[in-house]
Amino acid sequence: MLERYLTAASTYAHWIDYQFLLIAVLVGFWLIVAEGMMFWLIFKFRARDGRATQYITGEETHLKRWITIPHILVILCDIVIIVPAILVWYNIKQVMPPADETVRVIGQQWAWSFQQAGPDGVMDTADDIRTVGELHVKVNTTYHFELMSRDVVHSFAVPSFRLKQDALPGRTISGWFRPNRVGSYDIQCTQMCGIGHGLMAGRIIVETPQDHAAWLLHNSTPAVAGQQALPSPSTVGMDGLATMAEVRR
Ligand SMILES: [Cu+2]
Repeated sequence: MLERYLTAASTYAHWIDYQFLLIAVLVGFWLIVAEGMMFWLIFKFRARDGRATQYITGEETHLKRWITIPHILVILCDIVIIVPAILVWYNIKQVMPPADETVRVIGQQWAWSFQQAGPDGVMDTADDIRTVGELHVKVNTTYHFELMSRDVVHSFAVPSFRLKQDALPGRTISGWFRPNRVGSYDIQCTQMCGIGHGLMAGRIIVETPQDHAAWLLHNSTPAVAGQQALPSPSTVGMDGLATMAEVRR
């Protein structure tokens, strides 16, 4: 249902959407019942000439039922919400499916930078690709991410994946996603991280295997050096990133 308003581009996006819908329907139902009852009572017992005000303590059993029965029903609704919520949390945050690829995601004031293996498929080798503000991934591929921060607390968020994870300085936090729809999607920082927080946006580009292989080949360090070509604006090293941050300050 939410997909009509926000694209769902990862395998677990619909689990989150279902959870939101369940909460909205149950809470919405009780909101309408409670507000309807309140306004009906206000109207029914409004001030009228010649009618004395009743003093009701609510201690009688037939009056207490107005509290206890809805109370039990609301607790049952809580259980209906909590059980799938625990399952969704467990399947997204506690369990990591085997990785096809791994990417490193680094937050700093005020940009996201990424590191991923080049055509050799091995991280931390000479052909690694480092990008700023732009992450290229392959569709229908399970990615593990290693999330870190260079300075303050940031939060790596890809709304179309329904993915959000805080990045803490001094820690490497692991997570996963599996994009299942080709396209270009927003990356945001969703943790207030300083005056440039609102500018800390990026893009995640989900490509077909052919397009991704071509991109890897074109942007891996030896290929770029071999062609004597300048890196694209989004493809700079860590030194470049630090320089950019300096300039922004
Ligand atoms: Cu931020």
